[in-house]
Amino acid sequence: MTIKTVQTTPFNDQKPGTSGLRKRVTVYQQPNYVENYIQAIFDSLEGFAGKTLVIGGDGRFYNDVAIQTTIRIAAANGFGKVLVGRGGLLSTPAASHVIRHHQAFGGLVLSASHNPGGPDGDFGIKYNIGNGGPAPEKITDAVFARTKVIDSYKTSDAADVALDKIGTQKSGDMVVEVIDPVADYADLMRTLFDFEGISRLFASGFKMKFDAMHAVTGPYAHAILEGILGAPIGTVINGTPSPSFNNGHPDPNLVYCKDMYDEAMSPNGPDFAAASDGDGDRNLIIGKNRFVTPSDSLAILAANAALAPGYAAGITGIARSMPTSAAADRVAEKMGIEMHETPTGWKFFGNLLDAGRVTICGEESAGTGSNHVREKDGLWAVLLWLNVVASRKQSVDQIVREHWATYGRNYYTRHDYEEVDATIANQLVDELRAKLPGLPGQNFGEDLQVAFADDFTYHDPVDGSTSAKQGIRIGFTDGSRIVIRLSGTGTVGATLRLYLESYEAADGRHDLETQLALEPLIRLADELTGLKQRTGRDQPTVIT
Ligand code: VG1
Ligand code: CO
Repeated sequence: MTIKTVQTTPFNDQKPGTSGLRKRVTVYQQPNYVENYIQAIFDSLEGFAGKTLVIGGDGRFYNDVAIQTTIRIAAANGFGKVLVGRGGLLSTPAASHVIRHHQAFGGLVLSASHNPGGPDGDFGIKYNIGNGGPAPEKITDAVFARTKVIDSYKTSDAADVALDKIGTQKSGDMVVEVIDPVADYADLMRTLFDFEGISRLFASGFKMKFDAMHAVTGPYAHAILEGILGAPIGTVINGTPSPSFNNGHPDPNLVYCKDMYDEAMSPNGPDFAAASDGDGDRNLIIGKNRFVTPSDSLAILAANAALAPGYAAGITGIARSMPTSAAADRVAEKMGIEMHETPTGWKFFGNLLDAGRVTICGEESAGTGSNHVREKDGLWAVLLWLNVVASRKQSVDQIVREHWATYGRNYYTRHDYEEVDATIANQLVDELRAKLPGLPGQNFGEDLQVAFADDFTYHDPVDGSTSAKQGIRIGFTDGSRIVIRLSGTGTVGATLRLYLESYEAADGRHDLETQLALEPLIRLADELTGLKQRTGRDQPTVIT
């Protein structure tokens, strides 16, 4: 192998967002775009000579090209070994596990998650550190700084590796081992859950649908649900990964999983329906006649985790991202365990998990996970739900209702305004921020009095770092809340996310329609921000 140093010039747009660098495929296809970014990552790390790097992606268009490029750059930079999933596939949680299990130096997760794929879709690259989790801001900031001045990268003239051949090959002096993407992960799941109990549930006729959305979770779901747990063939639908997600949008929400939702609401529908996203870290949970909001799901899983063997000793604490509802807080309070509110993005959970201060984490955006890996994990959430259903011998609906009757209900919705003009979106947020100091104490309507209003700043209790400007929170004395922030994963214009929440006590009304229950807050949010008038939109692009 000949190592060569190639001259390059910087790109000015390689700033990692909430979860890695996400761009249109056409942006990534520019000469040297991948090379610059990968080299900038390696330039920001120390001490990896001879060590192992994990590489895997969600199989979207450009995955294979980017992986071959990355392997050559890794070899030229002195990594000793690359572990890569067969076909270039590894779900994000599986990649996290492989990094931890094989004590790798770190890993590259190639995905744009729930964003559409294909030649006109999105691509993404994220670096994960040795704990298996997304690199903290200290590293992503260093990578961005490096991308702005990079003037060369190292690569080699080695041939492509055969990604479809399990076993060991070489790229120059570096060993490349192609691994089964599912095996290690399935072994891990077996240690956490009561597989026998779940198998008995399926054997008793419990009907489930799992929509893999033509994305990476297909092989995992086929192997675990149908293979190991004995769910009937056909339980998993859309289970073959496709580079364009079959021209779909692999976002497991009520818009893109509408058919499955309708089925679960029908008399002959399945007892349990679930889905995951492009890279397998998100989950959608629907019981017969009951959609479970992700914020509730986090609270319910935390409250019931001890029913699964992996968590039988109890959980040490819960963490949720700031916009996630406070349902989990009530569980933590009752259990007398730690509760943490972090900025949006899984990278902020890593320290708390490493320090053993929390066991379960979650985000309102359909992400739940635990200390078993350092990413959110779609199939894990599905298996924990199945474990809970199997041991409580109750329907999802019964479990949810009992939860509300114990802790009260946090009505919750998120309104997304996608592809808004970035200048307008930034102005809206800036002006709202300027208004915040005057809000506390103010009354709106009969019931709403502002208790606090701020732009969320997070102080990491483990490493002492501070992350400012993480989203605007307006909290009311009755536990209601309005949150607004700009997305850090979109690739076109700006996406404004408006999060609304109100609390209804344990003996309160738990059967209101969510949008109606939150109507006063929705109206007030518009009044305070001028959102509709400024954006010219009379309704959100997506409501979840
Ligand atoms: C969104 C979600 C956030 C999640 C992130 C990555 O970020 O809101 O909760 O962690 O996507 O998820 P943003 O900045 O667009 O709001 V995934 O499934 O893309 O890895
Ligand atoms: Co994802």
